[in-house]
Amino acid sequence: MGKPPPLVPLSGYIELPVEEMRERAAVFLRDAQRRRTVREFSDRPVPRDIMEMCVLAAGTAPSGAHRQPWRFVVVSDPEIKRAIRMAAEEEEKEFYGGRAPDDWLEALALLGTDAEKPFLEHAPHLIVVFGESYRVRQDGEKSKNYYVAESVGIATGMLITAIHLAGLVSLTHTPSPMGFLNKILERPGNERPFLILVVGYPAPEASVPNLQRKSLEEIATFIE
Ligand code: IYR
Repeated sequence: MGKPPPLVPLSGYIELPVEEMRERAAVFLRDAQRRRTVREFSDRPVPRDIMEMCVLAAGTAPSGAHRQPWRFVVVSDPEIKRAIRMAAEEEEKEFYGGRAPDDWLEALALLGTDAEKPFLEHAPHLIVVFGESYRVRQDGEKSKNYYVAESVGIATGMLITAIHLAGLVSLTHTPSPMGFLNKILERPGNERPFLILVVGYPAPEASVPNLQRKSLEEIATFIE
């Protein structure tokens, strides 16, 4: 047993009156309900400092053993975006052209997606999210990370929310397999691509699938 760690007071917590709590929860819910995944992007630039703040917000996510096993590579360089588009479309052509089983393609039909990924070049920023499967210590020793997918998934959810609340839109894109991202972005072998978050303004004529979200009864069970 190790000795207990030095703890500090919980200083950031702010208790709110229940009415204010309710109002804030309602405001957040309305904001969250407005969010849509967008596949048509404008090429209007987004200032880097806004991306930096969204990434820092994502980095506040809880993580297994506080390892913070994430790396966000924010790409706005047109040549790198082009290289990512080319490599992703190569994989997607295979996916849509036979690799994906029919039931998967049927499940995707409501989204209207295909192997063409112009947004990977049009959008001003691609945030390539990597999960660190293990960390390499200063002395070269490998040290395992814990709950990497959960941790990176939570951080990505916070990133998506930060981007939405900043007034931008995003698309979670998962070309499969994604190993080409390590090569193009020169990331080490302990970092595994998790997804690409495409970020920017929507194209002026952007349209989205007509989707419904599940009701509270469909997604939750309260045991009281
Ligand atoms: N990666 C492909 C296919 C795809 C898969 C799922 I699951 C989606 O929700 C959407 C697309 C593509 O990006 O087109």
